[in-house]
Amino acid sequence: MSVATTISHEPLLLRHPANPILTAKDWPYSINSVFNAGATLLADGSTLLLCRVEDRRGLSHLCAARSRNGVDNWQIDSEPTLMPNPKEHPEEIWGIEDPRITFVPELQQYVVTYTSYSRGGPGVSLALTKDFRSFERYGVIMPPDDKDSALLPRRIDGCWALIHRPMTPLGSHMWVSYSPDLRYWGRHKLMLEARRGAWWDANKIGLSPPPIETSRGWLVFYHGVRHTPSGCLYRLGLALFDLENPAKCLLRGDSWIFGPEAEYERHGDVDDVVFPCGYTMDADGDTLNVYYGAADCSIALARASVRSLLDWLDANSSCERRRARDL
Ligand code: BMA
Repeated sequence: MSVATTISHEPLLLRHPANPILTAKDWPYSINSVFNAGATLLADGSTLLLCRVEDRRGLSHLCAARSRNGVDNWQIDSEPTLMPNPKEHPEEIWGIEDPRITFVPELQQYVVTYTSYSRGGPGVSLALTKDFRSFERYGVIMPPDDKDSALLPRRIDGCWALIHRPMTPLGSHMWVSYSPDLRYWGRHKLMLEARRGAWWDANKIGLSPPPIETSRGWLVFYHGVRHTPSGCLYRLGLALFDLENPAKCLLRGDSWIFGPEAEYERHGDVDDVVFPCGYTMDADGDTLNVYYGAADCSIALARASVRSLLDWLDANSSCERRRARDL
């Protein structure tokens, strides 16, 4: 193995030794599995995970788990926190999945975007909450097929910005859309394209946790889905976008930085999946706690340093414009 290869394989995300940190066995009621959790810090400094819980019919709802250290002693709501409500929201008939949480200082509320599984396919829904006990639902904001969405925490040029992933026969790419009021969305722009051919992130990509604001731009973890004869492989990549124009990609890593390796990531209800939907930032302003679903069965934690991620991007990416020639 060459020195360059060894260096580029140095792990950027370090798995927590207590992984997986939450499984179905921890749940206070009977469920099939728990995975793909949104994450945020609460005002008292504790960590809240809004977990996707799949029941034994195969339908998902959301359930909150709170912990002082973000690792153990989780206080899990004794019943579902946010259930699908198909009576008032028919788009939630087959469940709600994969929440991403953004705290919005201007609204003094958390905005949760999640997949609502309708008869017409998966779409993006939005709800507001102050406490993760009561929620104000705005309903579907992006019709099917669309998922993997998160709101940016502040307006850009006076408008809210939402990243999401519509599916088309030509591939599943990341888009950014704008709204004056979180209800009506427009000015849609292609943000990041799936590559083509043999690349690890060919044909289908999607936002993972909400973007991380850094002085150099929005740092984005995204997942790439590789179709193989034995199933799909979900892995994570990195890209950096302009702070005032998130449709402008500044850097994009060439290789993936995190993929299924541990037993709990390789084998589960869906093998070979790592799927983060949330992170929290430590008080040092550099250490990220990334919460990810493992094999659609459990929740695991990996830690990373923002500085190291940016250094890695500088060393391992091509300018997006140059990269576009390889697509
Ligand atoms: C994606 C999403 C995720 C899931 C992943 C692997 O399309 O639906 O919720 O974890 O597939 O099954």
